[in-house]
Amino acid sequence: MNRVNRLFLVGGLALAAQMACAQTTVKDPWVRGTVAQQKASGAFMQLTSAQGGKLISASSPVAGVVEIHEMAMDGNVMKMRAIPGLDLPAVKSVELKPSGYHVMLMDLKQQLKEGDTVPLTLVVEGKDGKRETLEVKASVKALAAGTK
Ligand SMILES: [Cu+2]
Repeated sequence: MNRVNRLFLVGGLALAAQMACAQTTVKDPWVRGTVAQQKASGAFMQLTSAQGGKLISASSPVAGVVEIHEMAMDGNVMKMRAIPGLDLPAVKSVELKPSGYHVMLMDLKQQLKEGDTVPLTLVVEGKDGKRETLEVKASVKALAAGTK
């Protein structure tokens, strides 16, 4: 989180520089809305890395725990499980969607209502080992959106 804090302190110029050399882009980020008392939800988006890399962590102020998940067959049952990272092949867009990879938001601190914006911080490690921090604003879509 140090890097993020520093970005905020240094302000607009540094942020602009960060954007200019960003090698990973995020398209259409959204979070599934929740009902009251619901403690978990998922964030979805399309990630494209220019040089190839790996999504290694995610965090959000609305969730106590954030993990990167995949859906996988366990016997005859489709289950989700945490993975240490999500590979992003160069140039190829990787889709995080309700039936596949997703950013899992757990221990939610508030209800997520349609129209709300959820800030997400994603960390992508490039092939060269350099880490890139992406600040994403995901919009909350109604519960039924993109049902499995
Ligand atoms: Cu999950």
